[in-house]
Amino acid sequence: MSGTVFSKDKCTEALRLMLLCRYFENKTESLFTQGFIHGTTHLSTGQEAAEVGLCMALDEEDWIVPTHRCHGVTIAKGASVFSAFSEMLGSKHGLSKGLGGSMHMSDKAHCNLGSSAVVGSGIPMACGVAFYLKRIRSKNVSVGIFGDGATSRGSIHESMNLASIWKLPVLFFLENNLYGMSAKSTDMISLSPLYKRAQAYSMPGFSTDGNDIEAVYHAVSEALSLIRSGNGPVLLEVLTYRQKGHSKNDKRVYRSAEEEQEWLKRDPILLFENKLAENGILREEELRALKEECLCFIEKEAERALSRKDERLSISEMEGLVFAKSVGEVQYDI
Ligand SMILES: Cc1ncc(C[n+]2csc(CCOP(=O)(O)OP(=O)(O)O)c2C)c(N)n1
Repeated sequence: MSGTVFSKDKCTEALRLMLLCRYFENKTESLFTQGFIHGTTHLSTGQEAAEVGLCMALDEEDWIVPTHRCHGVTIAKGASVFSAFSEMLGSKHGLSKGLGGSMHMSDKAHCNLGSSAVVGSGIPMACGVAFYLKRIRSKNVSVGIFGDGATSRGSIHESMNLASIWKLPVLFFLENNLYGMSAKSTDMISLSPLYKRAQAYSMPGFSTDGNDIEAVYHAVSEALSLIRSGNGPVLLEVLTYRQKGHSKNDKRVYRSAEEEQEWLKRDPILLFENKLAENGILREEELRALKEECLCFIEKEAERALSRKDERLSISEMEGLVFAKSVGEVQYDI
């Protein structure tokens, strides 16, 4: 295995963030099974290198617009873990004050515009943010995150076309986890590899190993420098795998156990841990301590969120947030 190019501190930070994302998803699954979380939830277990590699390469003031599979990237961008758990538990301490749940978390303080259950709907919004950033002559970029399934939606194509024509500072971040619900992407999409969609919209497009955090980090950095130079959007496809089912009730009958086992060998956290061990960057006891610290932190934040889960918005507080004010009262604070 090749050496790492990250410093020891950066390696530790990368692993710490990936572990937090993984343990967050594990805890979420357990809270779901125990009936504490209602509705549905989409876990991104196995996609941590894509989420963390992206966020580590971004500047704090670069914006992201995640998908329905949003927990990991939301945490990697800086959200409070307590507030993310609280959102799923429906309390007013949640990122969206408990009104959104698993699929609708927004975190403006960390330049995260929020996610939506409507597949492909975040991409026009990411272009809107990019349009604004361009108008104020900011060097920041906007990242529209989407899956392979979403690439067949018209909103994605319209967004790419307009972003290219207007040279918007937007990174189209395509997390190809090989499936859209039960549909294998190679059975449903007329093109492979998917990053070649970029050609149709006259923008640079390339792909990288989405389970190798350093590869993702470097590919995102390369894309960002192209975008920041003012030449418009870039499409980056990261190749990864969704280890769990699409959502909570998915029995995964559409794929084989052998396929899953093969991908588990390429688990992004396992790959990075092995790399760090082989290159003498983290000793076994340091790794154990880091895992323990991350696990304790997640447990503690989940407990804290659980203990306050019944502190909910009143109906009138909720109405004040959900319904638009009448004309004349509206204040925009972007
Ligand atoms: C407009 C729209 N169509 C269909 C759905 C149902 N749906 C929810 S997730 C999903 C699959 C999305 O696949 P992909 O974009 O690859 O993302 P992934 O779930 O793999 O992360 C579908 C079809 C939806 N939520 N919105």
